[in-house]
Amino acid sequence: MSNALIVIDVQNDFCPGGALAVPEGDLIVPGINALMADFDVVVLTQDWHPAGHSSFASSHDGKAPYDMIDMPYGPQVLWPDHCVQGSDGAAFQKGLDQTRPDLIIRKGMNPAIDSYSAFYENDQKTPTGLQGYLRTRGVETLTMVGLATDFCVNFSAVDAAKLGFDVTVNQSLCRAIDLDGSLAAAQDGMRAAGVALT
Ligand code: VGL
Ligand code: ZN
Repeated sequence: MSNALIVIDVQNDFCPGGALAVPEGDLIVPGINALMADFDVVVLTQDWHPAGHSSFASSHDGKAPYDMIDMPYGPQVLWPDHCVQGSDGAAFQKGLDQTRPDLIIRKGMNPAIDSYSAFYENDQKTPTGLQGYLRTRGVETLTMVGLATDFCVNFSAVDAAKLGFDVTVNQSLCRAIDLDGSLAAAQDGMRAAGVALT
């Protein structure tokens, strides 16, 4: 059995100066690079939206970033345009070690469905394929780090725990957006799902 480090969305748009900047998002990069040596498998996720994605406020008349909207799959926060496929904002933060990782998995490509989790789109049904990759590599234990704690790390960690992986979130190597208490809610949800928070 193997362990894997899952590095969530350490991309320019989630770092200071980016379109959806997470405070201190860049500060976690050296620690993540150092941690890679401790794992059998290292996976990077990359938020990768087509222009005009339905999670962008700019795609909805009269809506502003951080407004909520009802999508067919449930409530959805509307975001500033971010991580558009092929843009500099979608590129990994330049200090991130891109040599060591085994797999880069992209998500959020479906124009109609957002995808916070590395395992399923926000409809909670459409798989990304990461589960199959990890299973076939013999991975049972996951550590998650990256951006943002309360959105993509949270959804990825909860889905992984539901799928039966042994999951730890290393919070010192994560940073949060924290909209209206979303960080505390995410921490409660992860603990309830059986995720270890360190
Ligand atoms: C994320 C909002 C929109 C994240 C991605 O990586 O946490 N948040 N897209
Ligand atoms: Zn996104």
